[in-house]
Amino acid sequence: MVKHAKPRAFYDEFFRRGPGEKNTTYCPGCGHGNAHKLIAEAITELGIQDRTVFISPVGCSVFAYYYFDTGNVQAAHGRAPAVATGVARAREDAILISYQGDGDLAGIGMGAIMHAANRGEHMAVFFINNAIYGMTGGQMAPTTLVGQRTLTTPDGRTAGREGFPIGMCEILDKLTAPVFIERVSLGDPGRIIRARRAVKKALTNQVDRKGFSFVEILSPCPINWKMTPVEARKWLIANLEPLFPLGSFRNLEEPPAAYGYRKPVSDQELLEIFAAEKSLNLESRRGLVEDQYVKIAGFGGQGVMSAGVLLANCAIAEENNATWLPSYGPEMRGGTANAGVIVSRDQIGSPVVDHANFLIAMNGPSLDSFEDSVVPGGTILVNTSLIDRKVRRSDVKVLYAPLTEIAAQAGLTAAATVAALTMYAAETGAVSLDTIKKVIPLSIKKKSLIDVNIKAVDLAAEYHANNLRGQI
Ligand SMILES: Cc1ncc(C[n+]2csc(CCOP(=O)(O)OP(=O)(O)O)c2C)c(N)n1
Ligand code: SF4
Repeated sequence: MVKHAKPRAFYDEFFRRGPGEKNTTYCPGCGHGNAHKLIAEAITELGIQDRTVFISPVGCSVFAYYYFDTGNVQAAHGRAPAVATGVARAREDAILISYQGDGDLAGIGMGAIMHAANRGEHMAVFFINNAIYGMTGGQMAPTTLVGQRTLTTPDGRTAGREGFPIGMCEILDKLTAPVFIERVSLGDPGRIIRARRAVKKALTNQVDRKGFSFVEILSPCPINWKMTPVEARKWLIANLEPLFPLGSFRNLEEPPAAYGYRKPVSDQELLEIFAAEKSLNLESRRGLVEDQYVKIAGFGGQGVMSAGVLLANCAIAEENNATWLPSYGPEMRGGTANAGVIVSRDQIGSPVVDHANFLIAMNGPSLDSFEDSVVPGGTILVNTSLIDRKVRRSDVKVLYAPLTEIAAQAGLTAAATVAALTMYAAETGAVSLDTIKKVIPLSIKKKSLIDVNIKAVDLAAEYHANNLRGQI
């Protein structure tokens, strides 16, 4: 007797639709349901449910985490391979699935997939090619056929206007690192059985730690193709398959020779990294008086980002939590750049600093941009070496200091942001000057620059003590 049962890798109930529900959110006849089932069966058969991490994309399958009873992460549009890379590198035994639609993978995420494949990352990528943007209502996708009508090509895609459909298997097959590339179809039961084998092979490669496997699954989207489920399967066979030929593109026994084993950072190594910080004998400042929202802003090349990292490292070394979020202007040098740093005793939910309680303005455009966003009662430190105007606000404390000149006295104008950080620390007590001096040698790679930066700390602390203490 054949007993048909839902694979264990699926949840028993699909809560997305409510308690007790057993159906997915997909439209009748949608290929996502078939593809999910093939993957869930393979996970169950291979006994890898407990170590599988399913990365769901943006698109109709965004809610895959409601269906797969595995580890789950939902990634930003097109970034599933990048997220999978992170998990794969951190968890040596994890089985990584990057599940993506054609808009997600071949449109917005083209860069992410190419580089993950080229690095031979440990992951199985399932690429659901339905030749359209399903979730958003049927716009043209990179794989839309020439002549195919979509919401954004109402009279049919033309190669001259929108370019040709992109064959992902053909493109990836030009790279050295992938071990397995195959295109399959959900057009009829025979094809689904062949798709099943390819899905299982890609996951078996994961178990055997062979590297990057890619399965493109031609899949119907009856709703946006404006067909019945049966018509859609027929149309798929008649129209998609001639353009995207089925079959194996690559099936290597071993990863390419040049692709060496990549060892993830072990828990032990992480502990050692943290132990190194402890060996600095720093004073713990878990009793930090108030959470710090700091914005350090200037032009690119001024050391704004490194000062942010230095502050975050100092806070962590004193056993507080910290985040650092860089924001770059389009230019490498000379453009605007800013870093937001949050320091807290508690966990930090979002790293975004919209309203700083301490703004370090290293140049005029930074003061212009961020002066109004400082919270009332906050503080603005103005680099008077490069800013010749006064702060207009009357509800904030302002510290004026010639930061670039102080750094020049120390022997390095680029240390102006370290001077700024020193004044911030002296003013708020959020991190100690002692910590800054101890962490600088760990954060600066060029050893010849350590002494000048430490001198900048001393000169800035002296300036603060003599000129700014008590200033309103
Ligand atoms: C950064 C970003 N850009 C655009 C969107 C809108 N968006 C949501 S789903 C989608 C298309 C998904 O199409 P596809 O990857 O083919 O998956 P399908 O829905 O067909 O399964 C788009 C453009 C978004 N959510 N985020
Ligand atoms: S819109 Fe298309 S891809 Fe999305 S669930 Fe419906 S049939 Fe499937």
